[in-house]
Amino acid sequence: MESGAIQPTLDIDAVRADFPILNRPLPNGKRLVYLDSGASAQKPRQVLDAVLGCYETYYSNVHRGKSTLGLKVSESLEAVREKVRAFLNASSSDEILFTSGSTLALNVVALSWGRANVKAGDEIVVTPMEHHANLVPWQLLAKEIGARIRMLPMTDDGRLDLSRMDEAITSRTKLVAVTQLSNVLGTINPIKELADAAHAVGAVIVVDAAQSIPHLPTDVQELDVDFLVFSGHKLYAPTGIGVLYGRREFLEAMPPAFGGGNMIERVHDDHFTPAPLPAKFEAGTPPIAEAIGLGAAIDYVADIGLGRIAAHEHALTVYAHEQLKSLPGLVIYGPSPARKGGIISFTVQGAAAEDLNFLLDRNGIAVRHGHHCTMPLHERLGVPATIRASFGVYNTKADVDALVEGLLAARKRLRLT
Ligand code: 7TS
Repeated sequence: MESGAIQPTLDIDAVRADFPILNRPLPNGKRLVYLDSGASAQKPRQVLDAVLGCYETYYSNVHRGKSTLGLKVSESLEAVREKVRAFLNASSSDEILFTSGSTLALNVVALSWGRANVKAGDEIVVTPMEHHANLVPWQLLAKEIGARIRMLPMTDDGRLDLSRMDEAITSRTKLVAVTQLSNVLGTINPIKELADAAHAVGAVIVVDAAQSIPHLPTDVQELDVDFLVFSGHKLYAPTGIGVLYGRREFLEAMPPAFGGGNMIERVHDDHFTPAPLPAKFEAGTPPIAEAIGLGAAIDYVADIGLGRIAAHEHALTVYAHEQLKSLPGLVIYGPSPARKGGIISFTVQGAAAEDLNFLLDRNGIAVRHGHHCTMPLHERLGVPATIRASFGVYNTKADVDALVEGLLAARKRLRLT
């Protein structure tokens, strides 16, 4: 991403007007300064209307029978699948599976592809910056199978050390599981290079796009990835809906991860034949209205333009780095703004992250503190907890200024000199 001024073409007032929650005071009367989109993004009116519109005008269950509503809602759900296909540039909508989120999607790959393909002695390569959702499912699989987890080396400023990639990715590697954008460091990882390295040793690559999807255009064919997951709720869509992209040849060969309605073609007393893709991996009633909301969210970001959103957030990240660096005792973790997305994790010497979070929250400033589900990373950083500010399309320089003022006020309150 290029550094530079916020593009005038992003009409920030119009964007902010789309998000009802940003335009009402908090219960304590303060203005909400929402700097926690990395945990979950707020929802624009367009998404809320789409969800409500589904429930109010055409809601029914999907893929069951031929009622007027059933057909309409099934068509609408399949239209969202096609929208996701286009958003990721997948070659077929059969490669787009609806799940409840990134976590479930990663577990599906581990349970289904992993159990069928990983053998005792094989290695699963991850990075030290993975969210637990892209680490624990592989640990469960490794334990069950007798496989081994290996970590890619990382530089001191929180980037993968590509010069040492072949220390970890070897002929024993079966799978490389990597995040596209770290939820703590903001690091943007070189997915294409990692995909090439994985494929060169006959391994597959699974990409956790939970953090990158709202910020970076994602083309699964250009990146040449085998699996990619994301959660709707970080992309301004409702909770409970997520996506697993899988290369068709893998999905065709994999057994279903879960059994139940919709995922079968025929069921007999003691066996079944699975349904064709994508139903094979969608047991049970899917999150229907949530998926409709995801479709509206994709339209929303596409209308603004992901490139424009990325440029806006990048300018904010540069500005926030400049402002925060001037605060005494403040340490920012991760690479320079030129190499990262809109996530800034930091500590303040002499102040517990929890206390800072509490004091900021009292002033209406929503950030997150803790290990952010990345305990191995925090062990490497040598701190038990960080404070994280993460940006969305609706954030402004005024939000950054409020964070800085909030931190200065917290310093005073904590009597830090
Ligand atoms: N992967 C990454 C990189 C994430 O940041 C998260 C959630 C997940 C996977 C899991 O997503 P879920 O929707 O299935 O829960 N990250 C965060 C976070 O950083 N703060 O709260 C949730």
